[in-house]
Amino acid sequence: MTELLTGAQIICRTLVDAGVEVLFGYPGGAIMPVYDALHGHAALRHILVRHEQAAAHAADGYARAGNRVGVCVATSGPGATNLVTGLATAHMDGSPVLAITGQVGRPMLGRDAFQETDVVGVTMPVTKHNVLVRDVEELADDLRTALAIAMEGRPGPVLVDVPKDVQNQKAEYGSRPHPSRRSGERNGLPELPDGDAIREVARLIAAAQRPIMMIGRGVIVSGAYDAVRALAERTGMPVITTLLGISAFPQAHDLHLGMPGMHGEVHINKAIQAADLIVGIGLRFDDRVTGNTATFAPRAKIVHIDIDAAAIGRTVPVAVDLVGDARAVVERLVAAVAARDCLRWRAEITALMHQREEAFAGGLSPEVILSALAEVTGGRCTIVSDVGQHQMWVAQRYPFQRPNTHITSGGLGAMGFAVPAAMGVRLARPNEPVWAISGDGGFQMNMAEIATMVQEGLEVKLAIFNNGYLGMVRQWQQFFHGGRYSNTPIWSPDYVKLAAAYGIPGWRVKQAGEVADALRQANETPGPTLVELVIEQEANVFPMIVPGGSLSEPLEAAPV
Ligand SMILES: Cc1ncc(C[n+]2csc(CCOP(=O)(O)OP(=O)(O)O)c2C)c(N)n1
Repeated sequence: MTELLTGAQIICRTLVDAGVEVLFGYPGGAIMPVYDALHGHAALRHILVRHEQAAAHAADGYARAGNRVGVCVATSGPGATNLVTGLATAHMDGSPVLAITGQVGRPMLGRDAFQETDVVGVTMPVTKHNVLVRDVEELADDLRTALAIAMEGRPGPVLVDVPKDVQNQKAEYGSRPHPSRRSGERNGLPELPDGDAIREVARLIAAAQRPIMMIGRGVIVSGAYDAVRALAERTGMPVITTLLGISAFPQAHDLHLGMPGMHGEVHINKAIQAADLIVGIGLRFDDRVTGNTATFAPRAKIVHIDIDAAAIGRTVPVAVDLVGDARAVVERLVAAVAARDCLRWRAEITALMHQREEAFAGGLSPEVILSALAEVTGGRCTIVSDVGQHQMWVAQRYPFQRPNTHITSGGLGAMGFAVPAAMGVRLARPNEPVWAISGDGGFQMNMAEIATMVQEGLEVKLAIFNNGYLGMVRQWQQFFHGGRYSNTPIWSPDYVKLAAAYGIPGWRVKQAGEVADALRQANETPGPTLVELVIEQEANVFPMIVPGGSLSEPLEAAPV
């Protein structure tokens, strides 16, 4: 059966047929036909954000939490360019986001028309695929293709730019079987590596004296938790989780070590430097993980398991690669490896551990805050962190037990991510508490989204680590720029009054003794709530590898 629909109606129908339920966006001239088609739509819920960047981050949060495509919509020109940071974030972290942008009408293209921007050109490097739709007859297929590409292989963002006259044109629409009927299904997975390569890796694991596993977000995306855990338990290999791999392995598990790299614990980085085999699964070996690659893991053969062939050997030399879906590859590996326990090696790593001096001199500490939050939530929440010192404290200290409950902007490190992304997470997980944890800098970048939460009834819990500084940059200024705090002291409004202005409850906490109570009330009070945590101003994140330095040389105190 075919029907005659406008381009705008075709967009809505194609999305519904692909299983899309929620869109985040902001209207404007060039996308008005789509908004007209969305008016009162029975199957598509549109969330009106306060800035298009927030629409992209929210779609990203929705995609990461739901393992399905998140959709954002914007008008041409400034609407579309406001999406760019969100698309770049999704691109770096492999999150499937579809952006639909309005464009000036075809007769106006290339004429510097009002609000005309070559958005396909602008977003080329930050999308997996993008297209300007020049013919309404191709619109549905272009959207289907974009949705499929977003999910296939290493997921990522895609953009479909639709001129206004194409949105108004009519064409026959026929429902077609979509490559994946629901946008949540993964497709286009590469063939598995052959048995020889798997057996070779099994041999390397059997022969190694000091093997470790390093796992990243690919384990979460492919749902490889059980397979990875089985591999760890069968071989006794200790497990290191990258920033984006946090919550891919139970934090409290005996074999779990923690986060590596720039702010990784000393014994973890030392274990990497001593290892003779690294089995990397679903990670990019990016520079925040490796430090100076010339000195990274000098004794180790590296096995790299990843769906993205382009990631193999990009930063570190790889002895054996297994390109494929992490879950499928690791399941095969589990069947091929011999059981062992690595007890001696694990004891060696334990011997490298030492008690670290608490970096806080007596003020309200992240340790207290995060253990109170763990207790209040019973570990039953998703934490979306922003970018900066607080992000590292969350990564180092919150005891994540359940899969995919830690969401953050890792690759791009986009401040302003947490608040809007948490809205998307909440929509994907309406039955569990979602906490957005930000610094006072990043919070102020997208705090206007509280209005979205109120208008749309999105129950996000907001925590602000307020140190009065752009803390992470101030830390670098203290360590590497002679203590000259150039433009890092940052004034904040009264956040409790701000909450009140938006009509939501707010608490300010200055003493350790008040933390648990405020967090409990914020967690239990229905609707969005806000807690400002006034922490020590000049606390630093330790340990730290100097940018470009070696994992073997951690700083455990400020350089003098
Ligand atoms: C959009 C954006 N601009 C600038 C930066 C550089 N940057 C990284 S961390 C940081 C400071 C963050 O300060 P705040 O949000 O207060 O968090 P804190 O480090 O104090 O926890 C800055 C400016 C960034 N990552 N993203």
